[in-house]
Amino acid sequence: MDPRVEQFMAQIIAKNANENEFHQAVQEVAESLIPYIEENPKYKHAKVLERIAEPERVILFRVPWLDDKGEIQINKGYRIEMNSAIGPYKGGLRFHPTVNLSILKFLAFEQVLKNSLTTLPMGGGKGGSDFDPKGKSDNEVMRFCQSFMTELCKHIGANTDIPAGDIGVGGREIGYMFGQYKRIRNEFVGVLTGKGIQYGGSVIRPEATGYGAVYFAEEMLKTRGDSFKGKVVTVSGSGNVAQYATEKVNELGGKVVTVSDSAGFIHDPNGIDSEKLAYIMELKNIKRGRIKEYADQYGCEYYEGKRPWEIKCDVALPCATQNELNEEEAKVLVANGCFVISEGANMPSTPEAVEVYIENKILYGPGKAANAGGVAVSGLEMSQNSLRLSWTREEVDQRLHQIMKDIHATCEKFGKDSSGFINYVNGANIGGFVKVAEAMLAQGAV
Ligand code: NDP
Ligand code: 2IT
Repeated sequence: MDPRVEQFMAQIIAKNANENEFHQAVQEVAESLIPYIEENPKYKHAKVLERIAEPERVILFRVPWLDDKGEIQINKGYRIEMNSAIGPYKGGLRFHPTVNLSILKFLAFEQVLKNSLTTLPMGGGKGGSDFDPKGKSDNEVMRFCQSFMTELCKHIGANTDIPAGDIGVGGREIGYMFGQYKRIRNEFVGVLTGKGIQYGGSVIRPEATGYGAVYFAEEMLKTRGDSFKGKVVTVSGSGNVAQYATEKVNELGGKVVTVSDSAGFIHDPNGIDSEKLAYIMELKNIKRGRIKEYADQYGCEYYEGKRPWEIKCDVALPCATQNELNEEEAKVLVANGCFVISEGANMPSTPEAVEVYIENKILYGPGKAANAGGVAVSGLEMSQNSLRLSWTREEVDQRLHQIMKDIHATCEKFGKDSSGFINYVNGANIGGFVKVAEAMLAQGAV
């Protein structure tokens, strides 16, 4: 490791003990940025990297709620307000039993650079709870969301901090939280994004992350004169991001042969067409069932406790969670001919897996670039709320598509090496950093 990175990371680790995911996210960025900062000493003197690795504010609170048996349950609630240099804090809420400070800080840290890459004026934040929505009734989810927002509403606002969805938080949860915010604060404002269409949401927001990750992959393919036509694609996850990534791959002429959940994956060599995708959407969004049921329905293989990376493909789209693709799996992917990886999820590849991609010079779009379409359309939802207007599907989709092309161009600008290879990791990290750093320099020691 570069000794300058090692020295920087020693401080980060000492100040943030036991926060392994946060260390991982910061180290990846430091590896790209430290050489760049050495060439641009104004950022070094102003300690911009040290500052962006420290949240502006961390809010931690108790979330008590009554389950259906009348018993009190207690969860932790969090909001990390990471950086407001270029706009109000913006980023999703995750409800999952694994949620802790380390995971939310890694997500908030990545969000700062991701939001900068979108070209829209949004700072970075992230929040959530260790609440597990699985197996809970709608009423339990509602009571939890109301209790969570009863505290969170003291800290957020349409010009201060604007949460949205992430794992375990979709339209249902956003609706319950929006209702509670409005009731307590007595204001109808765009304080959350991912809202329903009837009350200020934007068309294409549910689709945006998955569509965006596929648009980004399409841009990467274009650099080699290629397209999605006829490509075999493996997808992990079967939630919001995975569903709409699958839809867009189909539209562009590719074939998705896997999806997964935390229990296992299904392999459908015939491809998940629009009818089968509608089945998955009903299964996951309404019945809240398990992906194994797909295999029973369509008579294909289900692999219990496994991840889909052993299946031969041209393009892989990890769309489930962090560290879901390791070194060994990366080697299998590459050996099987996979040459495009576009991350719908945040930090799904381990650092060792990323090394395999870079060594083999495959087209690798890291999450903070490839999945920025979701927060980008959140930014467009904020604009529409401010204007009290709503744009059409074509208008929003066209803006999303353009933003993904612009992010690709930024990655190319900051990540192309002398051999012509685009290192999208460096490109995204440096490209996202510059705008935030310039804003911080202009605003003094804040
Ligand atoms: P959902 O809750 O809709 O779906 C999550 C999917 O991932 C489910 O299939 C879930 O399976 C699976 N999953 C979750 N945790 C694990 C785990 N520990 N191991 C294996 N599988 C797991 O979430 P999203 O689709 O919204 O989010 C997916 C990823 O995309 C996350 O990394 C998120 O941060 C990222 N992302 C989301 C954006 C958005 O707009 N929603 C924007 C940008 C990034 P199961 O049902 O069994 O838990
Ligand atoms: O990780 C992410 O970018 C999100 N979960 C979306 C955040 C947002 O504010 O739309």
